Amino acid sequence: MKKIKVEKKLLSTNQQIADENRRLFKQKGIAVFNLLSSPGSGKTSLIEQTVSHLQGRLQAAVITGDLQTDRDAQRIARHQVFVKQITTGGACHLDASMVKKALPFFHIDELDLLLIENVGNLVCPAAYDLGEDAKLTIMSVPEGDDKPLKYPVMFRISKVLIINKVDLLPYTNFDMERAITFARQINPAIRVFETSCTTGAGLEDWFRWLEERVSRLSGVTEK
Ligand SMILES: Nc1nc2c(ncn2[C@@H]2O[C@H](COP(=O)(O)OP(=O)(O)O)[C@@H](O)[C@H]2O)c(=O)[nH]1
Ligand SMILES: [Mg+2]
Repeated sequence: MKKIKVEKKLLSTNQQIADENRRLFKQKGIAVFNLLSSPGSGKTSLIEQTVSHLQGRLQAAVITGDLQTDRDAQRIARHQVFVKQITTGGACHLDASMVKKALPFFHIDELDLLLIENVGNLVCPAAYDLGEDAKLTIMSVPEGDDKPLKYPVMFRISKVLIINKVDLLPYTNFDMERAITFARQINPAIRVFETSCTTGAGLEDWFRWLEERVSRLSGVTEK
């Protein structure tokens, strides 16, 4: 009983801060995406590809969350983009206050896009709103095509599903049609992209969609 009360309080405090973050992002015209996946699906790889493509087109910044180490931040920083690592210690997800505390690190008035790499986990991050415009789930081919059925919440709350590592399709029993059907059973409106961060396959479609959405959300075309 006590545990439920404490959890409810934590989540409502988180929601208040997430709402503040969202108001600030809206006021500043920043599009914000919260990237969710199990460890190793390709969140950091997708961010690297995306910021590299956006170089000179949009002002992007990245927050990357991990249990330990700043290895992902080092990878992303190679692409000349502002990146702030949040090391959660033991926590299996980011929360809105961690994001709020990271914001002074950026020149927020100049930003068009903020990508947030959440901690690799298909369960906990789903419960914590960070103030983002949209959540994006990545699943990858070697993980199997039944992930939407096994972790439905993540797929239900995401606007976008990236199915990554399509270069590995010939070596697995992953059935793309089944994966998409399962995902749409959970969330009929989910937008699906099939990508490989290794070969670059499918990334153009993702970039185009993202840029259109950012310019709609941030009014970047008028900046
Ligand atoms: N074959 C293949 N490997 C990939 C692809 N995307 C990422 N990887 C590899 O998968 C591993 C985990 O990727 P990473 O981006 O660190 O995943 P994260 O833990 O979700 O951030 C790394 O060794 C990447 O090089 C892909 O599309 N195809
Ligand atoms: Mg990573």
